Amino acid sequence: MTMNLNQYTDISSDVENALAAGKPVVALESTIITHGMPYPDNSRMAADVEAIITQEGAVPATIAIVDGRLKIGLSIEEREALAQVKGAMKLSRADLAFALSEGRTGGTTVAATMLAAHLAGIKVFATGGIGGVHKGAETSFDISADLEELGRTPVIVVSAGAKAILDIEKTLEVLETKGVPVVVYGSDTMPAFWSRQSPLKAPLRLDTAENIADFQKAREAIGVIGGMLIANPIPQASEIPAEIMAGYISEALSRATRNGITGKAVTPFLLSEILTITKGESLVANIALVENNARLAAKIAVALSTR
Ligand code: PSU
Ligand code: MN
Repeated sequence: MTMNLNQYTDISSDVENALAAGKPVVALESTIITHGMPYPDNSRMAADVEAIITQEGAVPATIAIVDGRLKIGLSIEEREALAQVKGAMKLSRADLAFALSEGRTGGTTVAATMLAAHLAGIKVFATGGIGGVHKGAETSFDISADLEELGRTPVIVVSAGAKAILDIEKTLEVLETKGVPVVVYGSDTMPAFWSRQSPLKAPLRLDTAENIADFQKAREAIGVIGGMLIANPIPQASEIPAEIMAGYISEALSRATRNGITGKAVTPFLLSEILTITKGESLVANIALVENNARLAAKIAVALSTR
């Protein structure tokens, strides 16, 4: 069966067969590969999350743009090449189609991956942390397109919350305004990416993948459009406590200001500065939380496919 996609899109046969058979599929983003982590950690992480999703009984679909082709499900070779490519674009809703028309290569952000997943009929997506409202957004106006996408595209995004480099409180406010449910998995507290705790209460809480699938079915039944954010706290053994992270984050933020970093460069710059400041500890935590999210996303996809 051929998917009703378009002249720019290649869907891998594994993903196509799974979708046609109603089997669970989990989308994965690729900005985390091209801009979020250095090589070779990015490559190992990308392979590990796919393996975890497979173990849980779902089919992984890493999404990216390679030489102007929108790939839904990268081959191992394509994924490995992307992990090493120099000068990849960081693609969101605004420039995804530009990369297609210009034959470019790029990693897809949460926003662009949601859009592509929906195009292919994939309902669940795992990432590390979504973009959100940056600290100081009242003057910079820097609010990630990820929030807008969550408001309009019906994909469940499993993350470890919003990255703690952001203003999590304002991020939750914007999500609420856009009608995006934020469900914390198994906790009453909103997690903060590298840390299990933030000062904020969980907007909603659910404790099982089946409950999340039931919630999604109810949203669909009453015609609520748009995405849902699952905030999955990082495993205890891998977390960096919030008090410790706070110092690292403020140091990284002041380096960003000093270096005049703006726009799309902000998130990759902060992540890489924090990696340097923590001597790699933040990266170990980042990989652990992405893997944890991949596992939960697969469970949700399985639960959705059997309901
Ligand atoms: N999560 C990570 N590392 C990342 C990102 C998320 O653990 O690099 C990426 C995602 O692709 C997300 C993007 O969509 O950062 C947000 O960028 P911005 O703040 O510029 O919208
Ligand atoms: Mn931004």
